[in-house]
Parts: sequence; C-alpha cells; structure tokens
Amino acid sequence: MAKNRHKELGLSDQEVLGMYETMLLARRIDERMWLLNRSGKIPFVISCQGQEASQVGASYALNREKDYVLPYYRDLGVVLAFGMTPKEIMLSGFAKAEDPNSGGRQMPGHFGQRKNRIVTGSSPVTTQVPHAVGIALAARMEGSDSVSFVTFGEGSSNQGDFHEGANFAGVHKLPVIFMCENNKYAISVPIEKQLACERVSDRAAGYGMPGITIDGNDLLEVYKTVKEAADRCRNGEGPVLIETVCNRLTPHSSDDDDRTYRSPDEMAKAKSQDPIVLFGSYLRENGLIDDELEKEINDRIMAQVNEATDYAEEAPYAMPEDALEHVYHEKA
Ligand SMILES: Cc1ncc(C[n+]2csc(CCOP(=O)(O)OP(=O)(O)O)c2C)c(N)n1
Ligand SMILES: [Mg+2]
Repeated sequence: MAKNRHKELGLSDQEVLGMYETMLLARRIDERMWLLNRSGKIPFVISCQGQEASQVGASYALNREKDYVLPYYRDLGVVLAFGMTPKEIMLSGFAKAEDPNSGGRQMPGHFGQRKNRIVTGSSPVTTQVPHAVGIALAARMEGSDSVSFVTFGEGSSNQGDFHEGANFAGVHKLPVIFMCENNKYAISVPIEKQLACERVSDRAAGYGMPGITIDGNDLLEVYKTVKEAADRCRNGEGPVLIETVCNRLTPHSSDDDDRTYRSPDEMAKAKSQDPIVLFGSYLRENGLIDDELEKEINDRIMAQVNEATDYAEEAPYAMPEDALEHVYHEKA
C-alpha cells in the first residue's frame, strides 16, 4: 500500500488507529464466540471474519450520529462502529434478557438497536433492502440529509427484495447506499453458480445507479468509495451500489463444515488476504504502530472481551412471561 494514503483521504492518524482497533475488536469477539460455541456455552455463531475492512471502512465513511444502518448477520464491524458494545453483543450470543437486539429471542447476528439507528433485521435474507429504501424515502419526505446504508451478501443479491428495492431507489433517486459484501460463497454455493453476470455491481445499470466493485480487503479503498457515495446521496444525486470483494475466513456458520467444499489451498490464499493483517502492515509502514502499541491495543481489547463474556454468562435469562413483550403493539 502506498504511504500516507489515509492523509490524502482526510483521515487523521488517530482515526485510522481507531478503525484498526474496531476491526480487531470485531475479530476478537468473533473468535471468542467460536470458543464459547465449541465448548457448548452458546448455541450459534455467524462470523464477520475476513469482512472487517468492508464493514469498518464503510461505517467510518458514514455519519455515525445521523445515518441509518441496516446490517446483515456478518456485520459485527458495522454495529461496533455504530456504538453497540461488546457486552451487548455477548448478551445476544448467550441469549440473555438484557440483549438489546431482541431480549434474547433471536439468533446472534440479528442486529437491532434503536438508539444507534441500527434497524432490526429478519432471518429471511435481503428483507432489509426494501426497509432501507423506505427509510431513505422517509428521510427525503422529512427533508433530512441522512443516508440509509444497507448491506447483504452476493447470494442475497439474487433475491427479489434486492431488485425491487434497487429499482425503487433508482427511480426516485433516494439516498441509499447498497453495499454487497461479496465473499464468493452463499453457504456452500460458489459465486459462479450464483450469478449469470460477472459482477454484482453490473446490476446497477438496470436500476439507473452507479455500480462499483472494489477490493473489500482494503480498508481505505472501502472508506473512500463509501464516502463518495454518501456525499452523492446527500447532494440528492441518488443511490449507489458498491460491491466489496472479500473472503469468508470461517465456515458459513457454526453449523457448517466448509472442508467439504473448499480446498486447503483456497483457504490459504484467503488467509493471505486477511484485511486486518494488511492494514496492520500499512500502519507499521507508516510508523503509526509498533510492537508496544500493538500489545497495548490487544490487551485493551481482550480485557473488554473477557469482561463482556463474564457479564453475559452471569446475566439472567428472560422471564417466560415476557415472551410476548415487543411482539404486539402495547397500549400506553
Ligand atoms: C430467503 C432466505 N433463503 C435462504 C436462507 C438461508 N440462508 C441463510 S444465509 C444464506 C446464504 C447467503 O449467502 P450470501 O448472501 O452470499 O451471504 P454470506 O452468508 O455469504 O455472507 C442462506 C441461503 C435465508 N435465511 N433466507
Ligand atoms: Mg456470500
């Protein structure tokens, strides 16, 4: 990576160190979740590993005080950047009452937190896309300049919801950023069996918006592209489709064994493109991090992960009589 690229993008040293720490926090929480799952303490994990640069690069390019995000299940990096805490994520992993995402009702990865404008999603993939478009329409009607940011996998870009949402946003020039995190698999189905066109971004042309494919392992490239898209949205120029090509460094979920469909060579290549390692090298080359600071950051993160794990493990489950809370409208 070229030297001082972050400065050319208007990012300070502090900001890029913050982005690095957020990526690493996401990774370490995710790794802890796998250990907890394999030791029988939590029921399920669906990972962000390999997609952190796409998630954190994009989030830092948005207005994290004002914009709405509609993440999909891998977006741990997005929700951390938007203010969800490690403790809150662990509460969801352990399905405890205090989990802000669903009070322990939903599987982990079904993010939602009103105060941070993280919009609750559903298990059927891509249902968040029309919701994001609706939120962008609401912003337009209210005269707000907030942007609606929605993510999904490349397999999910085949769902009707994506096409309906993209078309409506294109016709009405709504402020939506569609970001496809293309990790080249939909569970065990490889990309060549998913798409009839070469790139997910090719589809943008059909909906009258720019479509851009970028290296999703390159944090600064993602930041730059999403920043330009957000500026375009705020100027009233309409939506953008961004495809970040990245790798899924884990099986699809804790219930999958990817050794049946991915070779060791393929995995070794994916691991050599680890976005956290790549950005760590950039920080070192630019003299922003050394062994001592790296250790300090790691220690700080592990203290948070340990504290969050202990807290969530000890926290109470929801009471059975609370099961219908927040399901139906309750009269005040
Ligand atoms: C409508 C619908 N069909 C199928 C599923 C089961 N399912 C969950 S994740 C997934 C794969 C999605 O792949 P992709 O969109 O590429 O996202 P990735 O998991 O690779 O990040 C499938 C088929 C679902 N949740 N919803
Ligand atoms: Mg995929």
